[in-house]
Amino acid sequence: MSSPRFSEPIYVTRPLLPPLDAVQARLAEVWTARWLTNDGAQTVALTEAIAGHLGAPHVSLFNNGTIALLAAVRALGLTGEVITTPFTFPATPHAVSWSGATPVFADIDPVTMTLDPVAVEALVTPRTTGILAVHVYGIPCDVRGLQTVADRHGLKVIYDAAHAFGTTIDGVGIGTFGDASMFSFHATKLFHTAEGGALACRDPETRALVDQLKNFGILNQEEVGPVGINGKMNELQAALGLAVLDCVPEELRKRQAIIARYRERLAGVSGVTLMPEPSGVRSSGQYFVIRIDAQAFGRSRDEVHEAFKRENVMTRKYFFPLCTDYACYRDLPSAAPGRLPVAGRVVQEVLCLPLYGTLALDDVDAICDLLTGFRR
Ligand code: T4K
Repeated sequence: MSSPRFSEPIYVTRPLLPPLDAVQARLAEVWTARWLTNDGAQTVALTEAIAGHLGAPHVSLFNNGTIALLAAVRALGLTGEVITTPFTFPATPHAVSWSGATPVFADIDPVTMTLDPVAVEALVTPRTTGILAVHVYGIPCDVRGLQTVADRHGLKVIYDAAHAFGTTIDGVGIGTFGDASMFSFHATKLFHTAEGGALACRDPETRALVDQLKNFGILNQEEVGPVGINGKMNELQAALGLAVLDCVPEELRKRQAIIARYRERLAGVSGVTLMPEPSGVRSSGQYFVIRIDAQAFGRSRDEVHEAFKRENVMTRKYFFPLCTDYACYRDLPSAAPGRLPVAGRVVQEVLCLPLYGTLALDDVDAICDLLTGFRR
């Protein structure tokens, strides 16, 4: 057997690591203040910085994105049925289920791979209270189409913007659409706090409620209001985040160069469709996804995934399988495969290629050479 093309694994992503001394300087501030969590100076500073970066004024920081989603579902009073996408990470439908509501799965758009507003509207019943849509890979949903459906039926809209940090539509921050948007700050995200997340809320009232909910529902030292949870970001996370945020513009530039190289090298390869670039959209640079048409390419996505693995390139099939294939959801009426033909096709085709700032352009070329070499 020949040796793999790469001697060390090339992962789908690597965390952005700021200079250690920049992190240490922030940590020294935490030590001096002797304040480790519960709205310390680092968290306050990061909240302001994130709000500015996202162009979304009403931001609340969390210990992770999943708890932030749960808080959004609770704050917006979603009960009964919530229409969502099957093509996402488990956290999305789980946030609905953990809240006691039922996820109802609607099909996705064949190009953007995000919820199709027409499919959503067809599933609205008197029990529906909201829509939980995902800007998958940072590609924006049809925000106007979904809002129109929501307005027609009096529904709330939550966006899972886990992948969409910094995405804008015609210059407008993605976190300003809908009633609330969740951003994940997990280590695998372009901007991260190791674990962490944020909610960008439509108005200050929702943000105030969210702030209570993530702090056990505490109103003051003697009163508890709503049934809350512990979703607070701590000072170590926030200190790391402030150091990471300083490096985000440079990281994004490097990722854009890598994306441009992938696009240049893979354009026109028969059987390979590149991630869409909707007009007016600034990308988050979170993932670079391709779709493989097994017939035209001569090999299936799964075969390509395995072939890459043999060369030490660890591509990922985000988001395979569909959430509707999970044991906890497959018996729901909306999970029947025949009702989700587009998602069923897309999930067999997608493959995320490595994308992170320290990935060398020569390695991107090598990955493209491997891919084109896999064609039959
Ligand atoms: N909604 C959506 C649409 C999401 O994608 C996510 C999370 C959420 C909601 C929930 O947000 P959080 O509650 O997580 O804030 C990873 C992440 O754990 C997860 O946050 C993320 N989506 C998902 C897409 O990716 P895995 O299981 O694929 O991670 P893992 O450990 O396999 O890491 C992927 C690769 O990254 C590794 O092969 C190597 C590299 N890596 C990873 C870590 C953790 C590193 O080089 N260093 C590291 O420290 O889920």
